[in-house]
Order: sequence, then C-alpha cells, then structure tokens
Amino acid sequence: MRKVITYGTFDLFHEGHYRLLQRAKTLGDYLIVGVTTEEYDRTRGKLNVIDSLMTRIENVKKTGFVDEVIIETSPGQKFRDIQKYKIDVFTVGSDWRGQFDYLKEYCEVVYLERTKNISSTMLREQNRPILRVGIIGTGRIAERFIPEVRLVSGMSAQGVYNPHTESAAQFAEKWQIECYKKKEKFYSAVDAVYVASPHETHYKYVREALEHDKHVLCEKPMVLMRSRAEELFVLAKEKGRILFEGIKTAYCPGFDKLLGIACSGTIGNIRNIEACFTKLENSSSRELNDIRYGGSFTELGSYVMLPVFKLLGTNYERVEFDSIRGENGLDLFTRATFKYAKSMATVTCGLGVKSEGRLLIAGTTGYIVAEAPWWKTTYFEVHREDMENVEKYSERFLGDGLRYELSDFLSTINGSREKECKLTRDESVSLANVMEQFLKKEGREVESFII
Ligand code: C2G
Repeated sequence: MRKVITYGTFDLFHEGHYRLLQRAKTLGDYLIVGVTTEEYDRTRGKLNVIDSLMTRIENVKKTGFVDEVIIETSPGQKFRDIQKYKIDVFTVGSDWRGQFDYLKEYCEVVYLERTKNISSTMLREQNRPILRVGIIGTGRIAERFIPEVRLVSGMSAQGVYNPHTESAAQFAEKWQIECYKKKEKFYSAVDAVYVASPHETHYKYVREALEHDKHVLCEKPMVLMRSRAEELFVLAKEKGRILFEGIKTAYCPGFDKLLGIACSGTIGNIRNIEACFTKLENSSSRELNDIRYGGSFTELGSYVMLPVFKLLGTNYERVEFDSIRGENGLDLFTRATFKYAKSMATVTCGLGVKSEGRLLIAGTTGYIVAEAPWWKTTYFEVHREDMENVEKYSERFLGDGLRYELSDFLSTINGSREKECKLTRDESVSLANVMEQFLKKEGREVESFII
C-alpha cells in the first residue's frame, strides 16, 4: 500500500485546499493529513487563523479524500511521521517548493501546483471570504511579501502587475501567482492591492486602486506631499475602503509593547527621543542615484520619525534638517530635529554613513533604550537613576515582519479591529508633510503625476 502524507492549517477551507487533497490522494492508496494546532501555527508565525482545530479537521475529512487525520504540533514532526507511518510520498503545494527537499532522503517529495485562482464558489459558504491581494511592483520588498502573506490565514496572493511585463512574468512564475498584463484585469481579480512600486509611483497607484474600490496597503513612504496623503485618505473614506501605510515597525508586537511601556508613565513624561537607522547601500543603487526621489531621508525617514510621532504626537512647533551629501547632491546622511512645546526629538538616517542604530526615549524618571535593529523590535530595556534597576523586555519578530501589518490590514478590513489602527491617518499625513518639507528644502519638488 502506497502511503501519502501532507500537512496544512486548512483554515477557512477553500478550493485550493480541496484541490490539493484531491490530487494528493491520487499519488497513492492511503492519504494521511496532518492538521496544524493553533499552538504550532503561533510558533511558526502563521497569523489570523480563524477556524478552530476541530472545524479544520472536519473540513479536511468532509472532502472524502482523507484516510487518516493526525495533528501537527511541531516543526520536526514531518520527519518523524515519515518514519513512524512508513510514508512513501510527502506532498505539499508548490508555494513551498524547495522547503521540504530535505525529506527526499526518506521518501518521495512532490510539490503540487498551488491553486492560483480561488474562485468564490467554496468561499461563499464562509462568513469571512479569503481576501485576494494583488501586488503592484516586483522589486525587493515585493519578493519578501509572498512568503509573508502565505503565513496570514484568510489572505491569498492573487497576482502581480508591473508595466515592465517581463519582470512581472518572471515574478509570477517564481511565486506561482497570476501575472496580469492589463491593469483592468488585475483590478477585477483582486479585493485589495499591495503597492510595492518605487516611491514616486505610489500616489497614482493608490488613487487608481481606491477608484477601483480596492482596499490598499502601500509601502512607505506612501506619498511625499501632505495634500496627496489627505486626498487619498478622503478618497478611501468616500469609497468605504481601508488605506494603510506599510511601515512594518508600526505593526510589530515588540514595538507595540515598547510604545505601551513608554506611554505607561514608567519613565515619567517623555522629553527627548533619539532614533537612528543607517543601512549602507552601494553607490550604484536606485536609492543613491534617483536624483528626484532617492536619498536617505525618503528611504529611511519614515522609520525614524515613527516613534517620534507615536510618542510626542504630530503637533511639533518646527522641524529642521541637516544633511551630508554625495557628489550627486543626494543626502547620504540626514538629521531632522523636531521641537515640541515640552519635548524634542532628533532623528538620523543614512544610506552612505554607518552609525549605531538605536532608539532612545528619555523621560523625567528614566529612559528606554532599544538597540539596532529596534525597527524590528525584539529587545529593549528600561533604565532609571538606580542603575541596578533595569527592566528587560523581549518579543518575537518573525520572518520579514510584513505578516504583522498584513494581519492588521486584514482584520481592519474584516471589521474585527478592536483597537485603534497602529498607524493613524494623522500620522501618515504628518509623515508625508515632513517628507514634502524636506524635499522642498532640497529643491526637489515632487512632480505631479497624471494617471
Ligand atoms: N494550497 C494550494 N493552493 C492555495 C492555497 C493553499 O494548493 N491557493 C495548499 C498549500 O500549498 C498547502 C495546503 O494547501 O499544501 C494547505 O495550505 P495551508 O492551510 O495554507 O497550510 P500551510 O500554511 O501552507 O502549511 O506544516 C504545514 C505545511 O507547511 C503547509
């Protein structure tokens, strides 16, 4: 008897799951399915799982393809199960291609093509349909998006659009998603759009997606002018759609914990914030050669300004900029100083200068310090006058961290958001405003885009 095994969460059971099990069964005579526990999904960073384990097991059984269901509780289990159940074939969808090749020593490994279009037939029965997300752009951040969206239950990467159709086709092939050459076809196939194109194109894509009644998650900096940020949020409201600016730090659990502790009064009133983020880019990179929109501040300014606006608000009295420039005039290192009525902040960021990336929050009775990479907050300390009394906090930051913003984006769309958005409209508008002031000072006016 040829035994086959596969594993999955099988949350919000849909056509992709059904077809996977259907084809898995044809690979042998006996199919075992390992359904993940909530605990295991938490451990491996699969977020937003809606259905209970029992519901997910029932849905798997209902297909009629499955001879035995086991539960998956830990990463090493696959290897042990293959020995224990004398498995001939391990199979999983092609979105995992390559991830389980290590099992080839013990059994055949078959990657079955993932189902690209989850039609709404099976979804209609669900009170929470799967959110189909389309990606605009195929650069580095888009590459990091797919592995992350796979770990947010209730969302599916539907397809990609890029006017450079060749790179869109390559991206789609690599990630096993649809490639749309026509924007209209792209928009009609998705429920939400993730804008991951170069900064200067964000405005037109966000506006277009909203006009097509799509929810939008846009990479930072969302836009580089205050008026455009305001216009896009007004349009989103008119359309009844969710518009998020994707600064992943804002959504990560560790940063949320840090903000909570900073605001709890445990260090008294906050009087000074220093935030630094440097990341050396090679001199041929787009970021250091795009005279209009490149440079350190447009690339990293959103991150370092985030804790300032979160903790001191957006009503600063003035902001001043100083930069170290390269030969082409682009800022290799920029400092922005914010003066508030009772506090101040200094943020520095650089693509051409390397410094200690630290977040320092000074209060009237103590301070909080988070070392680099504080923007993926996993550890920070609270210090007071009594140097012996140091509180230490840590928090996980899984994968590339995009899953946290995706999970918040999805739960806001599903209306299951209990709390205030982790990055508010006012904060996004203020970030765009500071970017605009910086570019104006640099003499780099933002050109108007006609759709
Ligand atoms: N799948 C598919 N088509 C989709 C979605 C999912 O073929 N549109 C497949 C996945 O590749 C997987 C199975 O359906 O083989 C279950 O998918 P999930 O429930 O999302 O499980 P996953 O998180 O992929 O975990 O240890 C668990 C495994 O790593 C799979």
